[in-house]
Amino acid sequence: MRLAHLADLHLGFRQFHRLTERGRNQREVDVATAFSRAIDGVIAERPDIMVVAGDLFHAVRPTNSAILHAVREFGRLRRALPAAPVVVIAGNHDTPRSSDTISIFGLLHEIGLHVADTAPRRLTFPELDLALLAVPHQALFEEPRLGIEPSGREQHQVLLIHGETPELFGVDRSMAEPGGAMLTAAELHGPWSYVALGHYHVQCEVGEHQWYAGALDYCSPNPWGELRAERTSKLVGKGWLIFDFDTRRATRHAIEAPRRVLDLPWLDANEMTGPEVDRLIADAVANVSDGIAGAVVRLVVRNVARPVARELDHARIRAWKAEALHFQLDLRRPETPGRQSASGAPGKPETLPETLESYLRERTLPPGIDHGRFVMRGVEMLAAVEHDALESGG
Ligand SMILES: [Mn+2]
Repeated sequence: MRLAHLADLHLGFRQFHRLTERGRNQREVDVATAFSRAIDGVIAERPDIMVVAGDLFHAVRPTNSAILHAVREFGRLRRALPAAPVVVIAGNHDTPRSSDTISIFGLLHEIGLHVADTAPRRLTFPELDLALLAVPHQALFEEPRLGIEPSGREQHQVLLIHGETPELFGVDRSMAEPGGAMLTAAELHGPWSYVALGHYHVQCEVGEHQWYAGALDYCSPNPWGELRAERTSKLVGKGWLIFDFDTRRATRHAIEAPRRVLDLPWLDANEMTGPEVDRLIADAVANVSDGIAGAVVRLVVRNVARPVARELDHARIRAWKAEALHFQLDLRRPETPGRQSASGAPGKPETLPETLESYLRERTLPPGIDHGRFVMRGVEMLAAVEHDALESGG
């Protein structure tokens, strides 16, 4: 008995302004391609069941192209593996925040998928001797919290859930996805045969038989952090998982990346003149194997004083920007003491949630207020505002 586990597909994700020849956002097409490749892989592996652990869509109101692609690919899967049930839960990205917004997941139900978009569902598949508790994002915010534990006589007990596991991130929360529910150790440590997690975009095992499948492309607010985390755990690229209930092992299935996303080695321009920095950057770009054409690239250069930055060969930098899909030349000013971020790490915070988080961390609070919870609440509220803006089409 084998289960395919995918998560965080983020269909409809758009980024940068580059369009395909047919006028579609290139990154949206990349994300769609990644999903098609994963479905190819699932069909080839012929699992007995497939689950998607939330954030199927990037937004509550996905683009028509995203909806069409999802319906086509799930249809292709269902025709190839008609006996394999497909179970999908909503994550924080595809959960409406107001009750008058009806979830698009109803459409997936119509095409024969098992869907949990608001309330938890306990599904049983007698032919597989398997029971599955599907817990969508919204169900984790009901008071009192629902009991998350196995039940029934089925031999295989699966938990399908979207959120952040305890201690996934240490003190440094720069990799944390904002807006997710916090899961407890007790919920995860029930005697589950397998816990299929979504929310964190880097594939990893967080406990025995508890896995994040990870996203299929770099579509979180912090792709550079994803790359760093993948390097640390020696992961190459993105993929999905197969869990085998007989051997009790999860196997990674990498997909061929639709697009190269590269964080070039950081450079240090300390004491250099403009032409020297130009040469340093040109060498770094020339050293990229297969070149930067079509890639999403970041190059961080530290200790570039303002006058040196002005002197750089900007025509050449524009040419690189045109060649790559996205070339982010991140010139950082020399550090001035006392302006370091709260974590003590050098460099400026990269995203708005990070900026907010370091600001909130440094606030003095009245006694009795839990600083960690205060910071997390602020970051969650920011995520909620951004989420609402997306939902209203803003
Ligand atoms: Mn996600």
